[in-house]
Amino acid sequence: MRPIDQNLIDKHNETLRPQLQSDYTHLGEQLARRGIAIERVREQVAAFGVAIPSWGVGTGGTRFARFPGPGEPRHVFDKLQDCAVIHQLGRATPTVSLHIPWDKCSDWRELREAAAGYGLAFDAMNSNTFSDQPGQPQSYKFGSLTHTDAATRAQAVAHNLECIEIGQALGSTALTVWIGDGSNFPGQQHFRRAFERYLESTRQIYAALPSGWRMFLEHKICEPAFYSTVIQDWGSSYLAASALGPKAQCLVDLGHHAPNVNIELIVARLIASAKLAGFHFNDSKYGDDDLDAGSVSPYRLFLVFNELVAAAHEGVVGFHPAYMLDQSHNVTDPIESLIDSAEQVQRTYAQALLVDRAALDAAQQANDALAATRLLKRAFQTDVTPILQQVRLQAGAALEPIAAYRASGYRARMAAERPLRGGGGGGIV
Ligand code: LRH
Ligand code: MN
Repeated sequence: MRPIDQNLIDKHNETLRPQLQSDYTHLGEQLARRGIAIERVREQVAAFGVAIPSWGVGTGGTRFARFPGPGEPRHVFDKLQDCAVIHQLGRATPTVSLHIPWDKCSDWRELREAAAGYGLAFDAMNSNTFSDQPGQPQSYKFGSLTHTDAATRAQAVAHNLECIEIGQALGSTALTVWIGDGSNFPGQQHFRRAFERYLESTRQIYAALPSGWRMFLEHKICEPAFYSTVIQDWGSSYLAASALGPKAQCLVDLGHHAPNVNIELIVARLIASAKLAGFHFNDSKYGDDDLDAGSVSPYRLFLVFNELVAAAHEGVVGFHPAYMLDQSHNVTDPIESLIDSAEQVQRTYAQALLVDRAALDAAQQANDALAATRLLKRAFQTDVTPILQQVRLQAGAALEPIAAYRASGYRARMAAERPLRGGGGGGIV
């Protein structure tokens, strides 16, 4: 099932194919002079994918307001169709990461079949114990997995076990656990006891992991708590993941660090200890802004991918990172932002593949700082667009996916099919 008329995409590509052929040949010659086989890079890029956050296909908001656009998805099946549009046009997003209960539905088999019909699969499941659901016995106002009240912790653990069950029905093999637990006042929380309660709760979730499953612990410096957060940084996450066991690893959301923190160094540390779960890619200028990946600091994203490609190149043991986007689209068409962000992440991966690793090793060994950093810059400053387009062409996707999306009239069609939803209230979804 293809939500966009494939003929439209094929016609679109026909007009652009000749230009691509000469651009691809030219880039191939340039890279060959640098000892790089363009076809090898194309193969690696073709095998690369990043998951779409189901909560990202609807218009996002802030605590002040949310301004929904036309044709907002009404339920998880609408979200899945929008994810299918993103994958049909860009062919870089073969999986979807669901959030429970936002994506709850009555028939998981039906959802799994619908996804399969679109050629989509399910990535890590996300639990939600950072907001209260109608009729929920225990409130998470003062925490969830680390709440001082045992019944509230048990409720939060039960919710995570339910997310695993749903994930099993959908073919997912991972659970991401992000909690907002923390404090707003000095003295409000006993830091060591709260961490002990976190371990007590997550051990129960860990024990319930089916074989082949992983548990991703997501750290975050602040928000919704603004004095302390139980899993505030990679150190707390690493301590917890180490205490839990090999199936527990640390997920790096790029927006969850203090400004100017060297995230690529954190990534290198987690890789070295086989504790890198993967990523929530986005960008930010101040806080957890959830802006489009690579839209503010593309070189920062590149330096993270440089560490990832180096680890794969060196065959580091236990290196299986999961790649996911986690963004909030407040002022753009979410489908366009997700197509663009997926391409940006794919582009950054392709650029990192162009780093001359042997020359870099030699420059680092020789403490030739300038030569070393210029080798990274050279890769980053290479326009790999022809490689990305060649990958899309060979996958039946659109050479210019945003242009093809706009030409498809999909958003207008959805505006007609899906009644406008009220806006006004705050919140990210
Ligand atoms: C927390 C977070 C987490 C999700 C939520 C939507 O800020 O990054 O990954 O559960 O956003
Ligand atoms: Mn996240």
